[in-house]
Amino acid sequence: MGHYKSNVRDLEFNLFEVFNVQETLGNGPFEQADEDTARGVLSELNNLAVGPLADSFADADRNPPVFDPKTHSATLPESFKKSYQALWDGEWFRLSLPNELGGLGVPPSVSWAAFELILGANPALFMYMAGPSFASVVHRNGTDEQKHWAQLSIDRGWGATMVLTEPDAGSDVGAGRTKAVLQEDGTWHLDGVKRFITSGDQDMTENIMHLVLARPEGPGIEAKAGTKGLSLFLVPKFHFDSQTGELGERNGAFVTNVEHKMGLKVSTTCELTFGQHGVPAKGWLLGEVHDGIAQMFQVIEYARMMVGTKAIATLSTGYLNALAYAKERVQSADLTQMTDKNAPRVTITHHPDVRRSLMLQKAYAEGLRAVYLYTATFQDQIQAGTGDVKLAEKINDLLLPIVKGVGSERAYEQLAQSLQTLGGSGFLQDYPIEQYIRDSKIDSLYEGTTAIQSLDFFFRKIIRDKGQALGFINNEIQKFLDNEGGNGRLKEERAALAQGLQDLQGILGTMIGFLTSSQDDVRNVYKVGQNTVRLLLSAGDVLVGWLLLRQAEVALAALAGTPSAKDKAFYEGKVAVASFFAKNVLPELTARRKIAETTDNSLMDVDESAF
Ligand code: ST9
Ligand code: FAD
Repeated sequence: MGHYKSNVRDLEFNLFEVFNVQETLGNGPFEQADEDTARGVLSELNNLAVGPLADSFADADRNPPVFDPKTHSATLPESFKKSYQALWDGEWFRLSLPNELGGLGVPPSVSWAAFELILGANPALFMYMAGPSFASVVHRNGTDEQKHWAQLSIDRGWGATMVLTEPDAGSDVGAGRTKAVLQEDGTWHLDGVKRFITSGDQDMTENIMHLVLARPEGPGIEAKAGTKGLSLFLVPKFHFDSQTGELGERNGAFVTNVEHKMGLKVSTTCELTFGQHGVPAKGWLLGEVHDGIAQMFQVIEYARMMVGTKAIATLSTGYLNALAYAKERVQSADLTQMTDKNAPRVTITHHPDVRRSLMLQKAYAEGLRAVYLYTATFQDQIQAGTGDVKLAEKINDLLLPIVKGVGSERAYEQLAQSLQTLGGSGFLQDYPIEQYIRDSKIDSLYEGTTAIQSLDFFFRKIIRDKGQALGFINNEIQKFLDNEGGNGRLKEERAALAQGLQDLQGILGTMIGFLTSSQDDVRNVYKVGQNTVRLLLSAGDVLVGWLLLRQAEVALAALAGTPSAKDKAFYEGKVAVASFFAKNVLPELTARRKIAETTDNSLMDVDESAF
């Protein structure tokens, strides 16, 4: 058995029993797909994921890529290349492409469910496969010639990178100094050093297209500070024939270091140096516009969804590995017989504390899965162009920092509990959980740290949006509370959700008060800053609580029929986990509200030397 334990049953439950994605299939851009197609995609990809994709997961961690500074190249382990080839040969990258670029015509909800399987089995494979989806952004924003390059890069299987970060410009992308100087022939020469570039080099694809943010310089170009002064340039590793894609000379973008990391080792993290090795680093401005940050955010939105889904996928397999172990491991007597030294020893699933921990892992794994799939249903609507698309875009924007920020934080926290379930064995490399923890720590850091996600959530997605998207979600939860579904059960749980929602509104209201009062005393904005992560995590908990209860309602209806024994256990698990989360986690929001309401600025008054 490989390391990866997938949960296709839960993916299908979300898609077809909770969110009814089948209703969007067969229409518009998804005309060619039906429920069987979608189930077929999940089943086929699952076979690949638990087998050939998962096969190289541990080996590629123990034998990470080797960097040769003389040739500026990174060589990947053979086992991993084999997995990548299997993924590429299946043409699964087509799941993320629009129809006009050879996409499969399935909605994003189905694609993301399928991607969970790749991301849980071996996440770096998914990242090396970024070329086609990045090409679709080039296609959307590019000139006619660049649209052709996008198609070429898909046909020829090129890799791609997103290049923002510099040593002095991490969260603050606008501090970037790499420049691009306009040449007489209309191309640009890039000059500078970027760091931490994922997939900056590898030996699996013939070429790599770097999407680079840099400051344009040239006659008539106005220099602007911050992110708004950045443009996006296409900088290929090798030059190529504009028509055929045939490779030419090496371009002057060289990898000058590959980092040694805590985890996700097979994913190369590179320093990328432009124009400093005697060869100019030629780039082409994407499109005709001076709008690099907005273009790059089209990539970032996709990547933030990916990072959240990766974290949640890892938590899910972590939980299922812990569960399998707990069902086998015999240790100690049942608590009711603790004083009887001759009492039979039981499996650890009998101990209340192990049950508590397993149920919490299940709640976040399944609840967060529901959150990312719920988010993807708005992407379905955007792609299909049905209903209020503008509102769907705002809701998707609102939910992304939750998928990414809450997904990564809770996954890392709960994976520590998965490891704990195995006792000392969890610490060993005989089991995959220590690697899961190392590999998933990055998810709260890259694509914007949790603090950055929380600022985005409050200032941009709530305040700047004037609460429109948030108002929609609030109404959806309120409708659920008002409609007494669940066969008379779930009353207490509904009350806990209602209280949780009120507490969340209280935290937000308090923060808006601080923001308003900062017009009189600017330091009051610090009180907002002390609470943004609290707000983000609390919003995540309310969403998880609500979606688990929606699932429980569906499960209770199914249980009222005649489900198979296997389905019966599945549905009972849904009711149990929703109830557990409502009673054990949602009440915590009342304390968090109190903390928010009593925020003062004493923290900000502490002298740095006193820390
Ligand atoms: C990184 C990569 O970390 C890690 C992993 C890479 C993996 C690659 C592969 C992944 C994909 C795989 C796909 C493969 C699929 C294949 C299929 C397989 C089968 N939303 O607030 P302002 C824009 S990369 C949208 O003033 P500041 C907007 O245009 C490094 N747009 O910001 C706005 O203008 P306006 C990641 C947004 O104060 C403008 O920015 N690094 C949003 O100037 C300015 O906005 C980071 O993420 C948004 N939420 O700058 C940096 N926000 O207002 C984190 C802003 O007029 N830092 N814009 O609309 C931040 O995000 C900062 O908040 C900041 C602040 C830089 C934006
Ligand atoms: P800093 O920005 O220095 O942050 C340090 C700490 O300060 C963090 O805790 C942060 O939350 C906090 N902080 C910073 N500003 C604020 C604020 N305004 N309010 C509150 N707290 C704040 N970048 C790319 O461009 N392309 C890639 O492909 C890529 N891949 C990566 C792969 C790996 C393995 C790693 C480690 C990084 C990668 N990155 C990539 C860079 C990544 O996006 C940055 O590391 C990240 O955005 C944080 O920047 P930083 O490391 O400079 O941290």
